[in-house]
This record gives sequence, structure tokens and C-alpha cells, in this order.
Amino acid sequence: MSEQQNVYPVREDIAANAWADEATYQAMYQQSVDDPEGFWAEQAKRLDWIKAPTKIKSTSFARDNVDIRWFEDGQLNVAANCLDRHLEKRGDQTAIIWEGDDPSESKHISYRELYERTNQLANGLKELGVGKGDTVTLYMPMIPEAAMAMLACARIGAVHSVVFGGFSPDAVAQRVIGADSKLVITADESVRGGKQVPLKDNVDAALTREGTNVCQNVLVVKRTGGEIEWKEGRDLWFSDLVDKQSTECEPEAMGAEDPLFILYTSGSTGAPKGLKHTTGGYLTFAAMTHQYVFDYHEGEVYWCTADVGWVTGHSYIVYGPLANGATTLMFEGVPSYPTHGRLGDIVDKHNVNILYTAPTAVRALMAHGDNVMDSSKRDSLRLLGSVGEPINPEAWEWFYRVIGNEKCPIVDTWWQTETGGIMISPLPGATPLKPGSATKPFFGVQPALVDNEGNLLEGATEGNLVILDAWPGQARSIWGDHDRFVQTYFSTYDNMYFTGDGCRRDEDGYYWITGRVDDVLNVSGHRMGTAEIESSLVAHSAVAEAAVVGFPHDIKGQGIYIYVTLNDEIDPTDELKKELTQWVRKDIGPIASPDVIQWAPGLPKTRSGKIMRRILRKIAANECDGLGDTSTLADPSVVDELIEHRVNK
Ligand code: 6R9
Repeated sequence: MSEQQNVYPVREDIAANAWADEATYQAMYQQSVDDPEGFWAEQAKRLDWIKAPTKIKSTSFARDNVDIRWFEDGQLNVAANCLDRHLEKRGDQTAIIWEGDDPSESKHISYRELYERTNQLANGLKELGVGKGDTVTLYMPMIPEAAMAMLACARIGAVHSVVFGGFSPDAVAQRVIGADSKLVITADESVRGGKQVPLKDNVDAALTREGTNVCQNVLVVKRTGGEIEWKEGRDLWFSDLVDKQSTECEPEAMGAEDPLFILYTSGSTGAPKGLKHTTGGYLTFAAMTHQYVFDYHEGEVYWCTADVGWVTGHSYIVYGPLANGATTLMFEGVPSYPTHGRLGDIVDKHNVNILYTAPTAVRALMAHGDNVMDSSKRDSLRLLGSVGEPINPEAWEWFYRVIGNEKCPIVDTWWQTETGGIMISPLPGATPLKPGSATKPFFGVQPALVDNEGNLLEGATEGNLVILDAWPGQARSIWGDHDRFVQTYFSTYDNMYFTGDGCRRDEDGYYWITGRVDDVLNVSGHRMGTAEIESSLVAHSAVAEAAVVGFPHDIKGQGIYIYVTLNDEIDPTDELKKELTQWVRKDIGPIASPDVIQWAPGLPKTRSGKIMRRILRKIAANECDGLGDTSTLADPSVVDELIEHRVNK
């Protein structure tokens, strides 16, 4: 192992009781790649099947035939796996601990209550004419009804598409249209950090957009009682529909390859794409990773701070934990409200054992100093997790020392919306930790590094991260556009899934993700395509051209740096910068807020007219000395002009 950096050996107290120690990990990993059929046939038994699968793996990554099927002749119901099968043993155990934005509000929902309420909602959905194969868009706060809505869809075979509550009406409209949703489930308002977000108003605005008339009903949870508009015939109160329903609802028998959900995510080109996840393989993988990576044991309280609008919320707030009969904590608010000690306060209040959060949250707390957590002890914590972006070793060490009291291993989990579940991560009882490294592949995952021509690279090296063979949790397609799926993930390199990430492998075979190698930004762990922000900007009448790049940001990981060329006769004023900022926020959502806007009389382009982003990234990062070869530029002088007027942030 390299000398310069700290290595944290596996803790004996953790290994003694862990699902996998080092030898078990090695043996199971080897079996998972030598005999995937046998390995996953065994793992599928962790689920209750209506009809057990006999065909285990039928997968091809060949670009002319990308076809991924797992357990394809099996039948099951995901909601029944997350609810019904737990009733006998743990009907009275808490399934969801809900912690409100306001620290005085919280509640415990038992498995039985969750089962009954989900069934009532499922029956309500049926009454609205929603059935197997229909899509439902969810635009909801972090409240238990969000989990109930996901599970109710799963129960009747409807496909949910959760849209993050921070997205704009246009983003909601785009996704309602893309998924052809006949129903939207939302709330009057959400509450975060003491502020209301007008979810229902946003849905109303979304549904005025052309093409959204596929949507027939809007189901509204009363969260705040805030004032909203009401469209008779279309809008319904959640409780009016649900309270009167039976608490029993027969779960629909679903094929293992029937869709469970669509989740939109940003890519390097075009509009966000709706990844399609299916039932049997996804749930097997979500449940197994949740058990092993978080070393989850019966009775523990597990908390993932993500939002259900992201894949992390799907797999590790709802499906993985509930499939395992865990107690999962759902937090409505933000870590900084009412004080910066809130995360620790919640840990103490609910005796949280496992805390899974994002590097950006850790860095934001770290900025307030070591005393930021003084209001809590956090003695209940046993394990910490990180996800969403690379965690810098400094933030890792702070997380370990200040939040975890130097006794909790940290699992740095690398994965993607596309992968459905965790792909590269330590296992707490098996893997010595190196701060900043996601370490080793999970069972059945075969990562590799390739150069730009797709040649496999061996040993300690750096390259593009690919995965060589299929795993059960992976997305099967892009909703309605399989060609785009093939094009995006299986065409860059032959017979490999391309992740879009760059990565280094060290002499111990540890993987270190270095960040995206495509035009995707990662701002506070949120994925965003530069193309999406650019197309929003050029739709503004003052803008002739725009180029968006990421730059290193202390807290967010990456910030958004925008170069804008204005139309002739338009004055480059500060007011206009504010207007453009608002424009993007309104168009995409607050998460796409520009950090820097620089007026660019010209952009560096090749003679064929391609914007040289490499140069724009360097200028944004203030690395103007190492611009490399600019001789292919049509007009090299624009670079000097941009450097001269670079905006410091
Ligand atoms: C789960 C999730 C995926 C992208 C991924 C990568 C980055 C996620 C990471 C990480 C380094 C980690 N990423 N986890 N980079 N270390 N532990 O975040 O999904 O929103 O689709 O983002 O996030 O760049 O490609 P998603």
C-alpha cells in the first residue's frame, strides 16, 4: 500500500459480527464472477417469488443486440416483498421513522401501517383507472406518502416516475410527457429549511404546457394546508380518495422484467433520459447491496439522507431497506436547519446506527468547524456511508473524526442511476479503507479501465471506467428509446458498459473515481448536463451563444461556470446576469443556478466550429498557464480576452 496516505484496517469489532469478512468477500466475489448463474440463482432466493425463476441470466452488451434480462421467467411483486412478507415477524416494528423539517415533528410507521396505507392507496389508484403498465409521476416532499405512492404503484404493476421536488414546472411537464403519465401525485407544498415550496402550483403550471393533457388526475397530499388552486374534476385530495378504501389489495403478479420505475437523469447530450428499471433483478440487487454494504442487522436504525427524487432514495431509502425489513429514516428537511447540528441531533433523537450521506453535506458542515456537532453525541452510530461524488480525503477524515467519533468505518459507494445499486464500495467487515477511494467491486461487478480506444489497461493505472458484464440491478433501457440507450452506454467501447467516469486503480487494486469524463456536471452530488443548461440559456432572447463548464468548488464539488455571448446591441449588465440566473432556475430548477456568468464576446472554437471546452474548463478553474495546444483555434485571440475578463469566484 502506498505510504503517504492513511489506511484504516478493518475494525475487529465490526468484522466479528459482519455479514462478510475478508475471506468471505474474496470467496463470494470469485464465485460471483466464475459462476454468475449459480451465484445469482442463490441470491434471488432472498426474495419471495410468486413463481421462482429458472432462467437466471440472459444478457448481451453487443452493440447490435443490447439485451439485458435477469430471472426472466420468474414472477413476483415488489411491494409484497417490501411489506407483506414482513407482517408476521415484524408487523409492529417500525418501517419508516419520519423526521419533519420542524424538529418537533416526527412519527413512526410500523410495517403493518405501511402495508395497510399502501394497499388503500393502491385501491385508490385502481379507482382512478390506473392499472398494470400505466405510468404515474410523483412530485412529492420527503414524506411517508412518497414511499407509499411508490409501493402502491409497484403493488398494482403501475410504473412510477419520481421527479425531484426541486425541479421546475417545465421539467415536470417534460417528464409527464416523456412517460405518458395519466396521474401526478403531489402535495400542496413541501417544507424545507422552514420555507415552503409550492409543489401543487408547479404541477398546475406544468400541466398548462402543450402535450401534458395525457394527465387526467392530480392527487394532492395535504402537507401544509397552504393555499392552492383547485381544478374540479382533475384534482383530488389524497385522504378523500384513500381513507375510504379497503386495507387489503391483492398484489399483481409481475414478470421479473416488467418495469418497476422510470427515473430521469442527465447525460452529456440532449434532454434528460428516463432510465427503465425492472423488478426482479433490481430488487435482488438493491436488497443484497443494502445488507452487505451497510452490514445491516436486524433491529438497526438506518438513515439515508438522499431525496426520493434521486436513485439513492429509490434504492436505499425505500426498496433495499424495506425489502430487508429494516427501519429506514426519512428526513423532510435540510442539514442546516434550524441549526448546523441538525444531522447529529437526529442521530441522537432516533438512535441512528447507520448514516449514509453525501460529500457535499459533509463539506458544508466542515466549513463550520469541529464544534458544529457539539449539540449531539452520536454514540449510536456504527457505520457511515458516502455517495454522489468523489469524497476528498480531507472531508473523509473529518467525517470519520467529527461525525463518527473515530469509531465508524466509512463506506464510499460508487454507483449511478443507471446501475440501480452500489457497484464499488468497501464492505465494513472485509475491506481496509483508504480515504477517497471507493475501494473494491461488489459481488458480480467486473470493473475495468480502458484507454480512449477501448484497450483494456492492466495493473496500477488510470483510464475510463467500464463494466465488463451485466449485473441484476442495471437499467434495461431508456424509456421509449432503446437506440439512445445503446448509443449512450454501449457504443463507445465494444461489449462494455461505459460509465462516463474516469478512474484510477492503485497497486492494491483499489478504485479511485476521478469524476466525469463527459459533459456531465456533478454539483452537490446532482447530475446535470451542460447541454441542458446551454439550451435553456440560448432560449433567452438576449443570448446568442452559451457554453457551460464545471469548476472546482469547495462545498459543491463542482460549480457551474457559464460563458455567454450576447446578441448584438444587448448591454452586458449585472441586471442581465441576474435575469439569466433566474431564467435558468425557473427553466430547470434551483439546482442549476449558475455560480459564475462571464460575458464572452467570442468562444474558443475549432475551424470546424466546435467549442473547445477543454480551454473553457481551464480558464474557469484558473489554470490559465496550462492551456495546451490552441493552434487549432479559428481565432486564438478570444482566449486572451476570456482570460483577461475571467470572473473570480
Ligand atoms: C448514486 C448516484 C452518478 C455519478 C457517477 C459519478 C458520481 C456517485 C460516487 C461518485 C465518486 C462516489 N458518483 N457516487 N463519484 N465516488 N462514491 O449518485 O447516481 O446521480 O446517477 O450520479 O455520480 O460521477 O457517474 P447519479
